[in-house]
Amino acid sequence: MFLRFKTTTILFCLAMSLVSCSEKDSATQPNIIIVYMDDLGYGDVSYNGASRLQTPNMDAMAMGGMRFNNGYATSATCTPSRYALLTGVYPWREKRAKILPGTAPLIIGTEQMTIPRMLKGEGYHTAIIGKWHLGLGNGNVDWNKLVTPGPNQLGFDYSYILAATQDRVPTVYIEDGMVVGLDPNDPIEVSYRKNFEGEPTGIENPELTTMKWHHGHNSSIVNGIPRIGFMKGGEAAKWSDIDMADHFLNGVKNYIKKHKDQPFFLYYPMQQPHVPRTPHPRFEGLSELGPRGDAIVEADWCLGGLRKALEAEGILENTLIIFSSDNGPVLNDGYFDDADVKNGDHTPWGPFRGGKYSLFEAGTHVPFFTYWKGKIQPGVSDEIVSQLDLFSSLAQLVGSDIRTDDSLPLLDLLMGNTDVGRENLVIEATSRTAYRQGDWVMIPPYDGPASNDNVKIELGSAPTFQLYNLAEDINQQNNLASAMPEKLSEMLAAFETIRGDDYRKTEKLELK
Ligand code: NG6
Ligand code: CA
Repeated sequence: MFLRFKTTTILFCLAMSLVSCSEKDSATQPNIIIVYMDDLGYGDVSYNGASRLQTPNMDAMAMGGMRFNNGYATSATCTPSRYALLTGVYPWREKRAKILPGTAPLIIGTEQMTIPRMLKGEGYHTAIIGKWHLGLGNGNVDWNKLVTPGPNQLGFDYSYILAATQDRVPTVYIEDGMVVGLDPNDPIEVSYRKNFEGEPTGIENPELTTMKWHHGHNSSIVNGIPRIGFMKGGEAAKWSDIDMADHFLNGVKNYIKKHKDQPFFLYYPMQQPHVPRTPHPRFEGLSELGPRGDAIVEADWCLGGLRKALEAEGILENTLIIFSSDNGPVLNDGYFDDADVKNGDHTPWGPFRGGKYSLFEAGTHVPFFTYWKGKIQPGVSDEIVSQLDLFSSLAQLVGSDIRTDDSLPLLDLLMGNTDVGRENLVIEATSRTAYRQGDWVMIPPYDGPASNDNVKIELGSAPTFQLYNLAEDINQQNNLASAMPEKLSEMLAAFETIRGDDYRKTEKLELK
């Protein structure tokens, strides 16, 4: 059985490399855009059944392209998923790939291969406009000078980013390493250790806050919103939260206009629906779910804006769009914003158990589709595909020979030309890993709480092995580990072949 699998794999790889050789001569070099959501759940889109909010633009592109019912982020949190997406390397191979503070150093080596670097090597112009969260600088950033290394040192020709998350300082945009709109007479200081003398905080000055914190998020106050971390100065450079979506979309439109005549790669990581949820007032009340739902409607509108811009420039037919989310959904992630109160019968997690931070399916099993007008025929696939695979698949697309061991070249699957996907996948959540193979999921025993009371999410940790068959038990209710010891050992052995045997030596969970 194992041998047969190996032979097929070898034949498959051989066939793929022949394809990529022939493709190299006639590489079409379409534009490539990755639209990456932040904390959008599998069930948060109306094409996956959401009814208390509508996502018409996501629906139209998902239904007009290839949608993947088994599409995965590599991790149930942001930084590790983004690390894997850009590098094609499993995030648990890099121990710094954990939720990072806004002052963390860059965790991708400046010599490391990345999607933008690979594409740049093939003649692409490359850009990121949106959320970064992979660290900046070498550990002691002066935000008043050029902030480096960052995206521009990893293969991006142009970068316009928010450094970490919308709830973390510094709350400023950074363009090609420089804080945008900074007044040199009002320098920025940032610390995650202690407050600056005389600066108000969420915990001491609740009267200055317009959004209330639930857990964490009680340090510096910006635009009435208490954040994680302390910041002083930079008043003129501070972003406007309600205008953030428009701001990034305008940047995206300008970028497309400017670069429409050459092949470009655009990484467009939106901030929605991560906390703080601050949809522009014109989206208020457009969902039945409060600000979280309204922020998703806003993001959907942004996707529509992107599509319109491509159409207007006449390049929609020459652009591959890949859409997914960095991790699963969470309702209350630290602010009182009614997401839990107004959720009702909405199921952001889709049919799955868990959510953001969880090793259960909802942590990593996310919306995932590819859209290329005229090139990708509408279709749906149950094959397993991970964001990890975008690296090698995009290399295939442009005729590059560069591959990573972890990232599988699944271009044909993404294009809807085959039904061969991944055989297996290691998933990660807050430093713990689990294993999917075919329909089976195996979660090794982990110490630590079974659930997090603040976010009210089951984390997937248990003192004993868990084994689930997703074909019969999509909600992971029926643990077959003791009933099926042979299957369990087979899964464990296969998992350890990829993961090694030190997976239990995880550091303290970063989630409080
Ligand atoms: C957690 C934050 C959460 C969110 C998350 C990162 C607290 C208590 N919680 O530590 O609000 O910011 O980090 O989310 O501070 S992620 O999608 O970028 O991984
Ligand atoms: Ca996220």
